[in-house]
Amino acid sequence: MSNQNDQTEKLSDNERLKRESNFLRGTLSADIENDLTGGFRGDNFQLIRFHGMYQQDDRDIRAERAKQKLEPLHNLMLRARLPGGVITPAQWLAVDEFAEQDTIYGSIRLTTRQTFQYHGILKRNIKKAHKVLHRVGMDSIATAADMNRNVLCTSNPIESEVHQQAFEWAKKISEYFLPRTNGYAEVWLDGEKTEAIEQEPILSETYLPRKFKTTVVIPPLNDIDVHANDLNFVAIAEQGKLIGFNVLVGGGLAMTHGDTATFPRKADDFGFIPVASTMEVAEAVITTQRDWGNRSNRKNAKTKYTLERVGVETFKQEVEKRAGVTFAPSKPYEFTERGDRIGWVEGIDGKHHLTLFIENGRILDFPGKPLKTGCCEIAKIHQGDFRITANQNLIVAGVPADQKQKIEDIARAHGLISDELSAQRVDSMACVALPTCPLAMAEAERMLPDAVTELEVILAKHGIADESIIFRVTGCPNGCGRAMLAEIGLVGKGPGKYNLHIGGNRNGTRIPKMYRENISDEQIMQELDTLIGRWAKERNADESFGDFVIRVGVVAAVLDSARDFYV
Ligand code: SRM
Ligand code: SF4
Repeated sequence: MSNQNDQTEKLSDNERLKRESNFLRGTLSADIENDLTGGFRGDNFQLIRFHGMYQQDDRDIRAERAKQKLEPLHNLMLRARLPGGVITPAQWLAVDEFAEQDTIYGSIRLTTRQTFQYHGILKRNIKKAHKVLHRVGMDSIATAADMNRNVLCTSNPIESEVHQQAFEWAKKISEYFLPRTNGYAEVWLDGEKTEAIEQEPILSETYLPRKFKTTVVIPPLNDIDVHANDLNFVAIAEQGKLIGFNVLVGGGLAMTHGDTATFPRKADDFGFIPVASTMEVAEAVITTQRDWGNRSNRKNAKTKYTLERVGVETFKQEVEKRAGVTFAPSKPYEFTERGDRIGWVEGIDGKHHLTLFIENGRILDFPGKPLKTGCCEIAKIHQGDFRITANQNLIVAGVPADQKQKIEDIARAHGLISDELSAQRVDSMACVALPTCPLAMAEAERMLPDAVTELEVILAKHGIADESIIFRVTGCPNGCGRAMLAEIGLVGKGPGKYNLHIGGNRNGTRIPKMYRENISDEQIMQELDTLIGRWAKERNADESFGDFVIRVGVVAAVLDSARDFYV
């Protein structure tokens, strides 16, 4: 088979849709004005995704509305573009005000890709949402659909200088690979209609075959989970200065139940490049995937499947040819941790950074815990910026010493700091799932807090209450909560039912294997009680849960998931 996308196979309907969209405009402007339905029709349902929105409805009330012969309560989820998760206090206040006044749920939801989502915007308010973001220098372009998504960057600015450079690269990459069409401005910001014939020199008029995800990471912290991403730049620094990147290509976590042609996969190491070659290499990887990715079968369209089909070496050589570079052997580096450092740390520039733990990334005024008000109160006096982490937490970054106490007092008063927070809760994460996600098969965000409490009880019962296991839940096999890089990962199978995976590691470089299929919450906790009991008694010094279950043979290690994930 040719490396190029085989044009003899029937292209997926999304390819037609993109080609016919007039550079992502479709008939969106007319549809916004149509108040007969709260939703978008035909191709527009998909096209809004290229502009960072998804049409949703509240699944908790779907059946009841159908009984009353009402259409689902259509509304929009909007995902902002925020390279490296950096957001200023002024931006935060504008974001907060819109959530409060113009969304059904009133929340700001921090995501696993360092940005935030609004849930529940009615169609009549959607232009206002874009205008608010635009006014404060933000947008939602390319945060969904077949685009280079929000570019991640290690969050904590503790290594101030390297972090600043890495962040600049994340921003530059995000901006360079944005679509060039003026469609976003025309449709959502009432921008002037352009008469010029448009072109998409990098992405092409049919954009990418599938979503594409990029990161810039600073070892030893793998907080952004490189192996979930198509393209990763691992920062290599010498004497505190960035000298280049090791490039990792082809990670991704999604699969489909019952389809063994789909699987989570780690990224491959292509080698080292000097800083000056970064954009050329990024462009070469993206355009190779653009040209070689499968445009017929969307389930096999991501870079990870292109690499499996054409071979890693062939893909790498094509990147070298297109970029005009030769990869040098990778420079040594190690990932030693992944979670966020909750609490205060001091950066090498003497500034202080406070990481707030936000359970499930959901910022709302809960009874007795007014998190949303607390964040606003901090934003009103904060002189630095905020950073959203890829673990759905929030960093108040760049605080001068004399502001520390004031900010901590506000955070404590609003339930943003708790001395009772366990290591297990910090190491746990879930995707959104019900009620807003149309693809959810089981609960995730709403079941996580109680599941963690049960795990805490199990750990305490076995005398290891202060220890933790990386525990993640996703409501379906798409893997948004990155359960496929956890030591214990639950993957939704049906209401109250999950596949239980174990054997990932703490630094996020091993995919966990399925241990039990389609079991209930109660059965999961029984299984974990037994396994954690064994771990507490039989482990070697400093041996993590994920390493233990592999060493004693409870599951085999996944080494090459295309070949051993399902066997
Ligand atoms: Fe995701 C689709 C939420 C990170 C893999 N994801 C969705 C949708 C939009 C459902 C849909 O298509 O209608 C979910 C919206 C739920 C809701 O109500 O908000 C959704 N994904 C999320 C978020 C909000 C989860 C969270 O709790 O934070 C994350 C938003 C990230 C962002 O800001 O851009 C999110 N999604 C991820 C990740 C993790 C990551 O990137 O680090 C993955 C796995 C990594 C990967 O891509 O392999 C992920 N989401 C998917 C997939 C499967 C893609 C595939 O390769 O097949 C889908 C479905 C699809 O694209 O067809 C999906
Ligand atoms: Fe929805 Fe599935 Fe993603 Fe969870 S993993 S947010 S259920 S698509």
